Amino acid sequence: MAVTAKNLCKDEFFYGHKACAGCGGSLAVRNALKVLGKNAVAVLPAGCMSAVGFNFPQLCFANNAIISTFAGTSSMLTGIEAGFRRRGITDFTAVGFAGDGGTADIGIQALSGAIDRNDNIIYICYDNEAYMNTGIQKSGLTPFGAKTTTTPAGENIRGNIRPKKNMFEIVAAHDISYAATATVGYMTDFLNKIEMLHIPEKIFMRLHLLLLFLMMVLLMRTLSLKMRKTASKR
Ligand SMILES: Cc1ncc(C[n+]2csc(CCOP(=O)(O)OP(=O)(O)O)c2C)c(N)n1
Ligand code: SF4
Ligand SMILES: [Mg+2]
Repeated sequence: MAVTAKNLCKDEFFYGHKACAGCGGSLAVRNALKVLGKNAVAVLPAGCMSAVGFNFPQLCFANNAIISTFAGTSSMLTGIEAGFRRRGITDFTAVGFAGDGGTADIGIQALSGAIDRNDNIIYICYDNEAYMNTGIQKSGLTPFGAKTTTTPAGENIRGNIRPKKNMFEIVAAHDISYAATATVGYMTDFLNKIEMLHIPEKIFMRLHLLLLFLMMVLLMRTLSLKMRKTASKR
């Protein structure tokens, strides 16, 4: 059944956090967890969502959640999934929420490995197009021409001189079973693309968050399949 505002889970799993007003990333985390449910085990590397969600003693997750190393989101997801499986626990979802820097730059190696192993994990990258938590430095997903602290725009330099990495194509090139894009600007579409991650054939999502400014988010899942096929939704 399609997920709508009417049948969306009323429980909150990410609340009381310190995100900026109107933060698209927090909206993505909050609503993704509503779809994935209380048995989701969230992994968050360094970045805005961990910074705003883990403010001891105000931990803002109602489900299990843990901070990983900046580069190690996927590795930790792999370990969590393997650990649960070893203990015979199947009713859970290992889900990562990483930024664009944590995904397209520092976390890309671990991510590539997890996809290569076809691990049964969900990886969500919220792409706000820069290293925001440390003051807006350019990441591999910062768009061409964007002004950041490391790509200043002025008379001599016109902002970022490099194009945005095509993270979707990078993931799809792994022959991953499912890849898609979405945005919290179209919440029903977003919710249902998360819902599809519960279905084994669905594996990778990339989300665009369109708020006051363009924020992108990447989601991904890897899972062993009898038949592997690439089904891309953009
Ligand atoms: C190995 C390592 N290098 C640098 C940092 C500092 N650091 C913390 S958060 C962050 C920015 C993360 O950017 P992104 O992944 O895009 O997430 P966002 O902050 O935009 O949500 C950086 C550079 C760190 N924690 N660990
Ligand atoms: S800087 Fe951006 S991603 Fe970080 S909390 Fe604020 S709105 Fe959210
Ligand atoms: Mg970012």
